[in-house]
Amino acid sequence: MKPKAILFDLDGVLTDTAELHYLAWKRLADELGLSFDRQQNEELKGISRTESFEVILRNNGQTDRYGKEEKENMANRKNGYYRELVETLTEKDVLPGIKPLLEEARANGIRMGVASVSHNAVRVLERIGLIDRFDVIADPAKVKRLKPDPEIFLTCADQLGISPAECIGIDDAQAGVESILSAGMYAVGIHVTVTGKAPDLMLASTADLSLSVLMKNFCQKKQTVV
Ligand code: B16
Repeated sequence: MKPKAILFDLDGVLTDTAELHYLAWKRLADELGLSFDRQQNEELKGISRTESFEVILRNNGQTDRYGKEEKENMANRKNGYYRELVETLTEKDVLPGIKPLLEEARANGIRMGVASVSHNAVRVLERIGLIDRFDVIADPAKVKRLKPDPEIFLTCADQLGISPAECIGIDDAQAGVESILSAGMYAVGIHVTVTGKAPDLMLASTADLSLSVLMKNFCQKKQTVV
């Protein structure tokens, strides 16, 4: 069996928006007198905006400081800060190795999708000039259960009409890797801090991605000749 689709996480795989999320959360945390640093930011990768704010409050021992509506307002405020930063992105912010991989995959008839839980994914893809490169961009608003649940990756595969076993998923977060594995797909981790199930293939950086590396490792697992 050979792979027919590659499904990409956005933040940390196509571009490094993790730093922008960090700066936006840091601005909010400073305003609210909450402690927040880059290490804590690692915990927020791949999880939703509201869940992220819960984690920050929990890490500060202030779980009960705000009611539901106030928490939503704070998360929205952070999103405003984040969207300001997204406008500074340009084509130069596409991570290394991504454009050649997208071109090679396209030339080989492999379908491509974006499986991000970010509600800002479309704007980010527009800013970095990749909006037209994908056959499908999953809409997180239509997904009931976010990563590590497999739903977002399964939705992408379903929209492409390709079976999960023929898909490769790429993510930089533990939640994303578990989402891919539970979907029954081949999981590639990019510099993941593994705290649970490990990906099938771990790469140090997106610069190590290439179609031949993905094909070789996928086919080895499926015991198919490339
Ligand atoms: P937004 P991914 C995730 O994107 C980020 O890793 C995570 O830090 C963020 O909280 C989440 O998107 C929601 O993003 O606030 O823009 O809707 O990793 O699934 O591409």
